[in-house]
Amino acid sequence: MSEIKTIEGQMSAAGLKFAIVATRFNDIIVDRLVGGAVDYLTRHGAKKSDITIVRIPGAFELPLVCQKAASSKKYDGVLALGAVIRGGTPHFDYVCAEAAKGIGQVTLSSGVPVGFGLLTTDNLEQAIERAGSKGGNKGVEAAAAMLETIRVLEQM
Ligand code: INI
Repeated sequence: MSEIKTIEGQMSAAGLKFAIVATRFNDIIVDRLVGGAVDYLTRHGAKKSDITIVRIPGAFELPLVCQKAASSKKYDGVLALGAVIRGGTPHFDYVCAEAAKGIGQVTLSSGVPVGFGLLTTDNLEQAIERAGSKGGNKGVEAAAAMLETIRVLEQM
């Protein structure tokens, strides 16, 4: 009987280049996501000089700038980091929907893994929880998912 073949990503970031696209909007939160992602990638072997941080206005701009980074072929992976916090109007829903849909399209059309590190929360407290406190750090999670996906795709 033949063996089952399993493809799994090993979590070494050595030799890879990354673009981290991060919003200025809600930077008190987003800076924590960026810090977590950089810490994760460097602890897994990435050189600081292989990480480029791109600062952009808000989550709505994430798809376009991630697309530019992914299509440039300069990076093995792209990380989209931001935080959309619900206000009193439907603005939140439009920004979240466009950002999520757009980032998904970028990763499919470019073939470059784009980590989805966009917090979408009802309030600031929920965002703080997910930016390095009791809910973990979404920047770290997204960096790990991006890295694992890069390493999986290399084997396919
Ligand atoms: N952008 C965010 O990244 N987070 C938010 O919470 C947010 N809110 O709440 O409005 C937000 N809006 C700005 C938007 O992403 C665009 O930058 C802006 O509309 C200009 O295109």
